[in-house]
Amino acid sequence: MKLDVLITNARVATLAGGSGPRRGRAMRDVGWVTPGAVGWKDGVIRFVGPMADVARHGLEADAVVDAGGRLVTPGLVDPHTHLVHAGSRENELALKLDGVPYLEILRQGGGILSTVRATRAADEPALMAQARTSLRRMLAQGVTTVEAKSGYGLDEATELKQLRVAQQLCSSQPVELVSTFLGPHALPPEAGGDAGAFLDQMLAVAAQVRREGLAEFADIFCEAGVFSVEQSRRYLARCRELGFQLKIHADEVEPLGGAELAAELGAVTADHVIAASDNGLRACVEAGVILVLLPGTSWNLGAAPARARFILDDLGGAVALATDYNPGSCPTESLQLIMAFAANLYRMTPEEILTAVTRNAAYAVGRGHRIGTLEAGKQADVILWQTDSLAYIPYHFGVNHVDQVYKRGVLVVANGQVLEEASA
Ligand code: IZC
Ligand code: ZN
Repeated sequence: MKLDVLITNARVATLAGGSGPRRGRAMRDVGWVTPGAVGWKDGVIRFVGPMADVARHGLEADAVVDAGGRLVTPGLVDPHTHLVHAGSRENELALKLDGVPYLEILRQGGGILSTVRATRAADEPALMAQARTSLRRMLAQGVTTVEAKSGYGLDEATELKQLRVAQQLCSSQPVELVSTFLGPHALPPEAGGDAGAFLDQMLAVAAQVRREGLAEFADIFCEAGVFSVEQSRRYLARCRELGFQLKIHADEVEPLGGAELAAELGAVTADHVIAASDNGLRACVEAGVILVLLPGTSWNLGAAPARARFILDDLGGAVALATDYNPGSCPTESLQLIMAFAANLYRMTPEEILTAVTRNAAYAVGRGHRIGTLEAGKQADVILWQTDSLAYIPYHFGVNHVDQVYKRGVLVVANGQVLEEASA
């Protein structure tokens, strides 16, 4: 069999072996094959192994790419973003610098509610254009799959509009999207403070979302002054009955018990968990909930970092890393910058960080069977980096270290730039 592409002479981090996310110490095992090769045909990986086996199997390919000893990894997965939205919130920067807390800006009608007003007012082409720009930035940095939440509508028409934009983007540019319905992201002013009635309304929207097949996951902002643990429990339990898999914005600011709830409901992920209790984190690990940590948000809000070393060393938990890309608490598309923050704020090692943005992030979006590792039979989402050193990526922060990106086997980024034909 002749392969389409064969990358040779690479330091390959395969992340391969077994199934499920890697936990605790095992996150340091990135499955090095070096010097190694990766080859694929029709978008599916057919060969991963040492160079010695390339000659032995007589492998041939239409295109042979000599990596010259550089790093090859799976495409990166960003498992928590608020991708589709209108506008920006730089007008709140001065408030933040004056020390006004994130939740206080929301209480005053700004924050999330400011983006809700902009997103309600935007039409689909405008939302599409803004999200497309962000996806290009992500792809140039090696991100081949992105989770995208709704939650800037807080009404049926706008929530569906956001999810439809994500669906259309999925088939019109290379980055794969996984949609999450986040109707209960904040209480809109027209709800008149009646969270119960609003959640009922969002459950009706959730049912419509399922009927139209617009989202796989449901999520809620379980936070002081937003939605309580009791409200979140009722909402998410009903969403589970509707067929959604669950995610929770848990204990981002206050230790409400969102992590405990994630474990109780068997959520796929509990996200943020900055303020989560020891017991909440332990319950998540015991229930197999992946902890999605978002260090850019801690950095941007000047908040404490999540307790990654406790989760990894004391609890043996599975960690994934994400940007949280959104116009308020973390306005960046750069997952490579997040990798640097994870090293500094969390003391995670380069190997743990790579596992957290590939294999574990793929499981965090329910795609671990298909992406996140380099193994025969998996989708050919592959990065050829400029460097031969994994540690160099979180070490040299703020710039793009990607050379080539292949999505489903097709070259979509070269020299760190998205190819024009790929973004059409
Ligand atoms: O727009 O502020 N935390 N939701 C919960 C966000 C951050 C996004 C935003
Ligand atoms: Zn978020």
